[in-house]
Amino acid sequence: MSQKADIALIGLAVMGQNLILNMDSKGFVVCAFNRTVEKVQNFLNNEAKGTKIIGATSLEDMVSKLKSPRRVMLLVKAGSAVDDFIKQLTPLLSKGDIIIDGGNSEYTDTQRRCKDLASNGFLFIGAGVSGGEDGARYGPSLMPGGHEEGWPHIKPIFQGICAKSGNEPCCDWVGQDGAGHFVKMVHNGIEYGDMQLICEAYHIMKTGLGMSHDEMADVFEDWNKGELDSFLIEITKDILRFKDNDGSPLLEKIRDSAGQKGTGKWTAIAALEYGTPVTLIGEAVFARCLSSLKDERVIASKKLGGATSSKFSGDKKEFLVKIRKALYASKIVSYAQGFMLLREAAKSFNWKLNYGGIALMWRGGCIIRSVFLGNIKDAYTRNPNLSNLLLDDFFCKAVKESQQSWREVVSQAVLLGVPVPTMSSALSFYDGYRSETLPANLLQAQRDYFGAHTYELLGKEGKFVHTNWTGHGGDVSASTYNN
Ligand code: 2AM
Repeated sequence: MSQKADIALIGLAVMGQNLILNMDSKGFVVCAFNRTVEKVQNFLNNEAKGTKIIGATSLEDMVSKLKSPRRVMLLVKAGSAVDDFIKQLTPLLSKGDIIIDGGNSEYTDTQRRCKDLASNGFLFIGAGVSGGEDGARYGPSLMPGGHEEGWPHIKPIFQGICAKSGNEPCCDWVGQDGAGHFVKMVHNGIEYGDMQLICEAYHIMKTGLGMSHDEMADVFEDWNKGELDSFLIEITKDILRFKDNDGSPLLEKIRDSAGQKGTGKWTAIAALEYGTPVTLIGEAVFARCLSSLKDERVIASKKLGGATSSKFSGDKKEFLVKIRKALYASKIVSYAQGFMLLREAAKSFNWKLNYGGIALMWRGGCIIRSVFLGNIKDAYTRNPNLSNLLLDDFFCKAVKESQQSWREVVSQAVLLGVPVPTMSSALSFYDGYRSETLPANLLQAQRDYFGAHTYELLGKEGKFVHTNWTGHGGDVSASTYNN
C-alpha cells in the first residue's frame, strides 16, 4: 500500500490544482479528486507529473487513502456544489474528521454548514483563500474560520503553504463559524475600493491633466516607492505601460464596462445589515454598476452637459502630489470602514477577531497586499482594542497631512466634471465621523413631525419624547400605537 495522504483536495480547476502543487512542494502528500473524474488522471499525467501527488477514482477511494483524522478540502464552485460534496462525504467520514471549504462561499452558508456538521461530530472550516492563481501556487493569503478544534490539524499545512510577511505567515485562525469567509468577503470589498480609488486617480490624470499612458505609468511607478506601495499600484503601472501589437496602449481599447462576481456587493449588503457606514466600498460597487450602463451613458453623454472646463489649468506636478495624498487618505478611510464592519459582525456573532492578525493575513499573498497593511498591523499591535483606525496616532497624522490635498482634489474633480465617487464619499465620511454635531437633530424632528417617532433631548438621553408640532393630530407617539 502506497503512502497515505496528509490531505485530500477536491476540485481541479486552476486554484485547486495550484494549491495541490503548492502543498506538494512544501512536503505534504495530497490526494486529488474531481467531480469529472477524468480530470484527476489528466492532472496526474501533466501538471502533477513527477510529484508525490496521488489521485482518487472515487470519493470512497479518496477517503481510504487519507491519514486519520481525515482532512478534506473543497475547492469547488460556491453554492450547491459544496453542499452536494458535503452530503456525499459525510457517510464516508468518521467523527472528528475535518472538512475545509476553500471556495468563495457566503459566510452565512458557512455558518449554516458549521452548525449542521457539528451536530454530526464533524469539524468544518470555511477558509478564505486569496491571491489568485499565482497566490495559490506560491503562497496565498489564507483566512480559516469555523470549528476551532479543527485548526491544529490543518495549521501546519496552511501556515506551510501560505504567503509570508518577513517570517510571519499570512494565515492564522480567524474565529468561529463564518468568520473566515466574512473576513475574506471584507477583503474583497476592500479590493473593490482600492481598485476604484486607483481608477479615479487615473481618470483625473487622463481627463483632467491630459497625461499620456507612459506619463501616468511613471507616476504610479513613483507612487509604488512610498506609502502606496502595493500590488494593485504595481500592476496598474504595468497595465498603463502595456502596448498592443500596433504600439498603442492596450488600455485605451478596453471597453469601460466593469464586471463583478458579487463579493463586493455582499460586503455592501453586510454593511447595511449591520448598520455600518462602509460608504467607500458601497460606492465602489455602484461605480461598477454605473460603468456597466455603457449604452445608456453613450446616449446621455450627447445630451447632458457637464463642467465649463474639463482641463486642469494649475501646476500639474504639484497636483499629482495632491492626488497621491487624496488616494492615501481615502484608502485609510476605506480600511477604517472595513475594520468597523468586522467589529460590528464580531459583536453580532460573538467572534473574537484578532484585527492585527487579519491585517497580517492581508499583508502578503492577496490582491490587496501592501506596505500599508503593515502599518495597520502595527496600529493594532500598539492598541489591540483600538476602536477605529482613524484614531490611531499614525493614521490620524497621515490624514492630517493629506487632508488639505484631499479636499482640493475632490473639489477640482467636481469642478472638472470628473466623477470621484469613492474619494468624495470617503471625505464626506471623514467629515461626518469627526463632527461632534450632525444635522440629525432636524432629521429626528422631521420623523417626529410626520410620524410621531419621538426624539431625545440633549442632556436627557434615553428619554424619548414627542411634540405636537402642528397643534393638531394629538400628543400620542408612534410607539404607543398598536396598529
Ligand atoms: P468539474 O471539473 O467536474 O466541472 C470549479 O468549477 C470546480 O468546481 C471544478 O472542479 C468543478 O468540477 C467543480 N464543480 C462545479 N460545479 C459543481 C457541482 N455542481 N458539483 C460538484 N463540483 C462542481
